[in-house]
Amino acid sequence: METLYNYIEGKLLPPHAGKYIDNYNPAEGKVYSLIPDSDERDVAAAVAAAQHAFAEWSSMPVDKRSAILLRIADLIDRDLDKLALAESIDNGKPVKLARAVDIPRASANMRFFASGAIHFASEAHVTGNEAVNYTLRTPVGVAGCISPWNLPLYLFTWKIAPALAAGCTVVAKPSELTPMTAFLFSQLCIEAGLPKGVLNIVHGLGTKAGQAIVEHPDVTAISFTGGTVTGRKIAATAAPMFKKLSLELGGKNPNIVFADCDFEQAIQTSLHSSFSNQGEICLCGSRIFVEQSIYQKFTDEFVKRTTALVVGDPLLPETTTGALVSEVHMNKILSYIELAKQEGGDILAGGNRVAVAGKCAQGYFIAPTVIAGLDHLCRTNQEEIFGPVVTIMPFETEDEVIRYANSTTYGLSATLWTENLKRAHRISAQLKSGIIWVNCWLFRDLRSPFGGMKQSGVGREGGWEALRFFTEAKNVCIKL
Ligand code: TXE
Repeated sequence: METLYNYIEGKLLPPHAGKYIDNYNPAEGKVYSLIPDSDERDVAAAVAAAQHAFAEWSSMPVDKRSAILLRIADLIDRDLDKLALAESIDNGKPVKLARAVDIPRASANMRFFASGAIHFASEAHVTGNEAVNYTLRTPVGVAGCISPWNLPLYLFTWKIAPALAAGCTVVAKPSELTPMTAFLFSQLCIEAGLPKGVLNIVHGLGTKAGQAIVEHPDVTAISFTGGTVTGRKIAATAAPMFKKLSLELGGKNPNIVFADCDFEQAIQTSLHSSFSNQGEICLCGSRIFVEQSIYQKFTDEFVKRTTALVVGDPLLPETTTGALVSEVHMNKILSYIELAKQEGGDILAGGNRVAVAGKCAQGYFIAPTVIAGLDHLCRTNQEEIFGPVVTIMPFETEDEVIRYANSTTYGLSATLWTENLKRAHRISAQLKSGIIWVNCWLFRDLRSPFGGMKQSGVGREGGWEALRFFTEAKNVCIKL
């Protein structure tokens, strides 16, 4: 049984309380490692280490900081197979997905912000011939980065990379459900020669270690990705302390298909946007709206291909759908499928737990599920399920589908399928979503701002937005 350790002041350390939490392999339904059950003492030690390291790290020439972060990216690339296997075992996702997406994106995050910081500019304004106003941007100090379990190393690095590149020092807490790759990452930081205290990783429960990070008076900014309920709790703690706050929360994203779409592209990509990573991506298109004239044709083909997806051992190459991240999460999703039936839904595909033969017999698997016949305002169509479950329904007009799409409290992303350019611009302008993909999904340019509207989040990550978030600006006005 492997035991993980906190990474504090450059050392791998046990938790002060000497207590550990079981870490499950969700595909086998078994405990396979132990993680520190850290408390406020571990967080206090991590914050002290980060404060101690801040002066040197924040004043280090940016190209030197960048070189160290790029060395970590190189080590991620070197250990691609090892990290992908660890991610798959910890999260339940197919190992081929971790190899193709999660780990390469983690490396890309480190590279993007390490190089972006070198080119990060500020601004100045010459006011007539009377004064020069220039903006000084300095790192905010010790940043708290709290990341979720769905894309563990991908979203962990999405937060810590801009913070470190901007010159902040960091106290980070990965999800207690998927801590393994963050632990392996801490070993890579030691190997890369990251100065001690620059990054500190505290493992443990959100309500204990996570809350302690948010509450600590010397943590000046919080970057969080997770559920809206938790985001609300974090905001309630951080706001009265005037901390900078970036919240990437849940989504209930519309996938709108017009009759003039590229049908094959729309079908194939909709399969990915519905069920990739077992539907455990905040950007998944969980509500499919299809123009009436092609609704039956689209639905029949979509159900046929959904039924052909392979649910099974995430380590096998043929598997397309792995295990849900935990038994609690699997039961939450099964309860939503029952709710959909009570609300009058027709299960067109899936709708059940899957028993996988062999070593995964105790694993947490659900068949990719398609549900029709629901009203757009029912709970199934309003609440984030965060699993391999999508609803599908027809629409007649643009106004109708825009009303459906915008009808939830979320506003993270939307996908739109049409070959009509004017319609693409017209509808995109009316959708209340922070990210809109037209004839594609999850196509990312890291320079573009990323974030949601309404209860999908506060602030924007990605690109200069992320580097700005981790710096504070002061304006200096010099009278000429
Ligand atoms: O994540 P939580 P959960 C959605 C999805 C999911 C729901 C809840 O619908 O079902 O959120 O998921 C830490 N102070 N998303 O409960 O609780 C926690 O330890 C500080 C969407 O598994 O949001 C973990 O590290 N930290 C999301 C992180 O917060 C706290 C991805 C996320 O945990 C804390 C994940 C507290 N009080 C879930 N409580 C997305 N947008 O991608 C928990 N944490």
